[in-house]
Amino acid sequence: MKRMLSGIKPSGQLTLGNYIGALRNFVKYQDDYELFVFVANLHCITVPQDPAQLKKNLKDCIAIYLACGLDPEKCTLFLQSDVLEHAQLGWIIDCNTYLGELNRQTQFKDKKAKGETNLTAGLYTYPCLMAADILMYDADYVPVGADQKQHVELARDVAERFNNRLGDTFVVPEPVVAEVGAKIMSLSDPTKKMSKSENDDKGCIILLEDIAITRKKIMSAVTDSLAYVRFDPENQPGISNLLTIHSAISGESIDSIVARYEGKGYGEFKKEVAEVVCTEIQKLQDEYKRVIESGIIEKVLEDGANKAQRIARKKLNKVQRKLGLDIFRK
Ligand code: AQP
Repeated sequence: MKRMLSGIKPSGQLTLGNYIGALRNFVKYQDDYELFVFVANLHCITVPQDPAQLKKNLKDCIAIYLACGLDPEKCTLFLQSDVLEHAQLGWIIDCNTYLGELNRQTQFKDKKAKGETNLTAGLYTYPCLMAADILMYDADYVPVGADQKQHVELARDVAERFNNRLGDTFVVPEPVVAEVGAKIMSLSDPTKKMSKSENDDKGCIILLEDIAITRKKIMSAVTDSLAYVRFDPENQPGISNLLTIHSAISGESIDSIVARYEGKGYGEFKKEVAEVVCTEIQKLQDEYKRVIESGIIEKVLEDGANKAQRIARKKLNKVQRKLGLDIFRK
């Protein structure tokens, strides 16, 4: 069975973008791949976090994994910092990545371009930690949203370089980008990605928020004055985003939704999108509540960390041997 790995960074509360672009797909993959899904808590602290809020976000993240249907019997679920090897391999990857490669990574570039100050070294080098997360487990495939593809490409380059220099060590991973929903846009500015840490209250649907708020956000989503439902991301980014959201959740093709709305107004269309989204999120929230009440999270994380750590330890030993870091271990 091929191996697949992915993670989410709960630097805020998880969004509909995380759900459509990542979570839902993980659940499908668990039957066909040996799947590892982690809570990327070390990545969260690349920007300042309130400790109490972070703790809650981490617990919610793992509860949402379980609520979406990730089954600890079928996949390995763990908290990144429980497997200490991630940080150590991350450092090794840091030392095998060129500044030019990091300078091309868009997240740091974007934040810098926006004039944000006090950017941390961690934010600059986190793609190396992400490469370590991936290469540690010999992942064949890494499902990602469109904007994260670049990071998997960095992991590939580092793996190939290391393998060429020191012999076969890492599996070279492939990114997997979903056909529909790889980039869900903000409802208030559909030219921007829906992001959890953008302070975009109206544009971002939080998975655990009150359903009435979700409905209101969709009903007030920014559209255009053209007044026909059509998939045209360039000229009608708002309507196209709503079509993508609908189609990703309902499974109905965009063409078929468009055909049903021929000659009808945006109000009716938005109502249907809201219904599709709210029904799905309500199911998720009911399951989330059940997971929290069941008290299983601690045991799931303990088992997951034990399993992940066995693999990580072995890989790190191999890497350190290749680099000449160990004196007595053969
Ligand atoms: N809007 C989105 N559309 C599609 N996929 C998305 N993902 C996130 N937002 C969208 C996908 O979810 C997975 C986990 O992402 P992440 O939360 O770890 O990191 P991110 O992409 O940086 O998410 P945010 O919300 O934009 O975080 P901040 O604001 O903290 O930088 C990934 O596969 C991601 O593509």
